[in-house]
Amino acid sequence: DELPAFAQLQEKWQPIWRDGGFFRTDDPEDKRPRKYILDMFPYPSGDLHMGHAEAFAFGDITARYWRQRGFNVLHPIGWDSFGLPAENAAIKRGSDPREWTYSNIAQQKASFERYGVSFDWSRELHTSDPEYYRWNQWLFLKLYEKGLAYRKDSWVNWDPVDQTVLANEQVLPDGTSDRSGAVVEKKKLTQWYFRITAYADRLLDDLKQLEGTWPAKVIAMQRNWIGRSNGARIDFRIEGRDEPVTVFTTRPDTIHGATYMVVAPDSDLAAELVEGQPAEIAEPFAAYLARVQSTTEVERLSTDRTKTGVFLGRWAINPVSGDRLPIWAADYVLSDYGTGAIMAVPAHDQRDLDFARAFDLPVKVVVDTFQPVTGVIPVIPPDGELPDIESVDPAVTGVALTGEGRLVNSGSLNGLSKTRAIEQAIKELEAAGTGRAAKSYRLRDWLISRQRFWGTPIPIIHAADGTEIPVPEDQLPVVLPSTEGLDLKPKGTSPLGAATDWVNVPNPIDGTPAKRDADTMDTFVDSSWYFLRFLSANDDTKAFDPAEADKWAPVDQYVGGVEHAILHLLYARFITKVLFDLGYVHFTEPFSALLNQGMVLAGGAKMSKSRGGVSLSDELGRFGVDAIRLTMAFAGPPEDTIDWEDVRPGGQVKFLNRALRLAMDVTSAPDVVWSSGDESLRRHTHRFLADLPVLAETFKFNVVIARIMELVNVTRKAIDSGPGGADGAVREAVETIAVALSLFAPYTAEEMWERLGYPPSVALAGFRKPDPTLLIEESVTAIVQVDGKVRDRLEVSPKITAEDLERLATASDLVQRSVGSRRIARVVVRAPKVVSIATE
Ligand code: ANZ
Repeated sequence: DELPAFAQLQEKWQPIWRDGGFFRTDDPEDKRPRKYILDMFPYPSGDLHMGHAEAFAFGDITARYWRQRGFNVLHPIGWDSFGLPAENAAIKRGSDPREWTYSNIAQQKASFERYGVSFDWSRELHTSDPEYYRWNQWLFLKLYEKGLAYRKDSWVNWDPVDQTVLANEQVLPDGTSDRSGAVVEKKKLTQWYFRITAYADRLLDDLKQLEGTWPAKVIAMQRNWIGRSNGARIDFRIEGRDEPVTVFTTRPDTIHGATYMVVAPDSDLAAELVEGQPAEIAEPFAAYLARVQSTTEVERLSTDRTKTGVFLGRWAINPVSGDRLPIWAADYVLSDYGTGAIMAVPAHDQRDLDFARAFDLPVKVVVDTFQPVTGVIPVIPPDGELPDIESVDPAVTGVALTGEGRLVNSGSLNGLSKTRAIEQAIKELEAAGTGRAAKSYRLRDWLISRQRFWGTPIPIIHAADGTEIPVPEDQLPVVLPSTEGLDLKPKGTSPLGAATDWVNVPNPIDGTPAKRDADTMDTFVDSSWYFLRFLSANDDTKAFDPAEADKWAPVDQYVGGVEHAILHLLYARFITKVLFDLGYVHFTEPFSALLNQGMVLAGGAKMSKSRGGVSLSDELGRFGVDAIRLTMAFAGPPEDTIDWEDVRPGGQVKFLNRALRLAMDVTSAPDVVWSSGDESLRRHTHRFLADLPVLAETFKFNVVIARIMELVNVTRKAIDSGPGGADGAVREAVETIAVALSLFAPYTAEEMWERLGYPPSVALAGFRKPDPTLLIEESVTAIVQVDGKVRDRLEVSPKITAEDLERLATASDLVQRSVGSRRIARVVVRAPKVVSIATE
């Protein structure tokens, strides 16, 4: 009997799977427990690449695993299909963004089918369909009703190339746009925002729910992004002004050391303080403001930049010491953090010190950081002598004293530790009514309007008098017009504004002439709730059915790239909390567990369109889908980076043929009595079944594969030189191999299943329960050494082959960790007892 080629298998099974509906999850009578396994949906930027192949392999393995465990698994797919690349491609070719988008979707869809991903295609969605985006508009209206969507005039990040605003999250640390690469500018515009800051505390505090099931790194990144600081707001009286100015500080303990005040030059407050000042003040200020406006936020916050600023000719009174403080405008103070104004304490803050030294302002030490504080190690200089605080005067050394210490020169605070002094200062300020404990956040409201065509129209109508009128819900969707006659080229205002027939509408209340809002929504709005739309993808009466959400959500396992660690996940978490508050869902976190797959590199370099790399379709053509999927999963733990140079898909092709050959050599009928078969083989099979859940549920897919390989070898021996192909235990082992292999190599597994005499699909066969009486095996402990040190102990069969033992040893987590990035020079195996690995 000839072995079929992988291309033949792919052609044979694809249509059968497509028509079989094996992965649909729409039976309301289904009583199995549920799992919701979701991959981050793709952007249709071209055909699938190696990165997709990896991420979607892990998602699919997980979905297939739970199905084999007897769960009703929802594993849907859709496309995040609005956004700039489609629009830019359309501009370049003079076509409609729809053409580019939907032809790319068709191509990716065909590739997913070929790749054997077990999606429930009946729930496919595209965010650029009116059937989808009408619910973005519905969501917008819900937020608007709650005061969580609002418009304001403000300084925004402006991408001068794409001619559109950017969210803070889209500005890279070097101040350039993550889309076009251009240096981001600041521009004052009226824009729509979602009030995510109202949820800052919950977004931060609920991260606790995710500890252990989300990567620690992602949790840390979310925490930093929200950036909560605890401190105080303190009111400073201003000479010649009725209202005080409030500053935010994390160090109210240092209030006696405040020697001047700074306001952000681009704040309304600065403009007001300068008003009426003589020309020698007003003119330098105006010139300075103009300069500041072309400086990025990152530059402004940089500590090693020469400090700049101008005196505003105004004075503030320190509410505690009564000192008279000059008020300056300087760009190191940002207008949209805290209150946009600070008390400057140069002795204890480096940026203030740099500024004070540049402009000759006084420096007053109020915390002696060389005095021991109980429980805290003071900064002791190398010679071991505590210096006299006078000798380390920051004004002279240029180094601010930022550490722990005891308060000096601070009236009632003298002698207290920093921590105690902060509490005491707040208490006194509260008593005097001039200050209060306060928190400040790095997180800003989410700017959602974009001046581009290919997005969801904002469902607001502007009346002639400027009133905002929400489009009535029964008039949704507000559908994008045709691009016929529209110039999509970026020009700073939305192209929709020029679609006269579309933009001019009667006021829904009184029929007078009015205009639609011409901006479109940030596409992160689309992806902030799509996991709920999958639950009711074909319902045209509501965004999603809360009853379905109760059944399926939150997502049990979310799989995707770490590049979404902040933006997408934060927005989805925020919208989930809003929907919780509105009563639509009964959970507060959308994704119970998160897996970030590593990258696929080509020879150590990141693959990209411009630099090339390995093409997925070439690899699939050479080795077939099953071998590529298996290679991805066998390369190491999913979080690790895979270097395509280091893997051998050819070896997997051979392994798959060995597995398939087993099914061809089974000569017993499906109704053979297994328990009568060879007991030693049965022990192998059942040990595998018993170990599988822990391995698969901790994503040790590489170990699972190593174990399948081992079982294949043992079974081969049983056929060739043991009880033979007619034995019940051989059938049992081969069936187990087929079901386990279906997670990784669905085509080969399906073919095996057919040859074993069953109808499709092996994906629904289910794992057999391990028989406990077969588990009390005489196993031996194999020791794995790396460079002479014992790194792991493995329970293995006394009959394990050297090859299998080596594979298990090198797949062990502990061993991989101790080998690290070094190369393995030599492996000596003495089965079943010792594996000894030497590195270079
Ligand atoms: C006095 C002081 C004394 C400060 C001292 C620090 C050390 P985080 O941790 O980032 O919240 N600040 C407040 N608002 C600011 C703004 N809009 N732009 C730039 N800086 C601002 O830092 C809070 C500290 O950063 C605040 O505490 C304030 O300086 C400054 F020994 O006040 B501090």
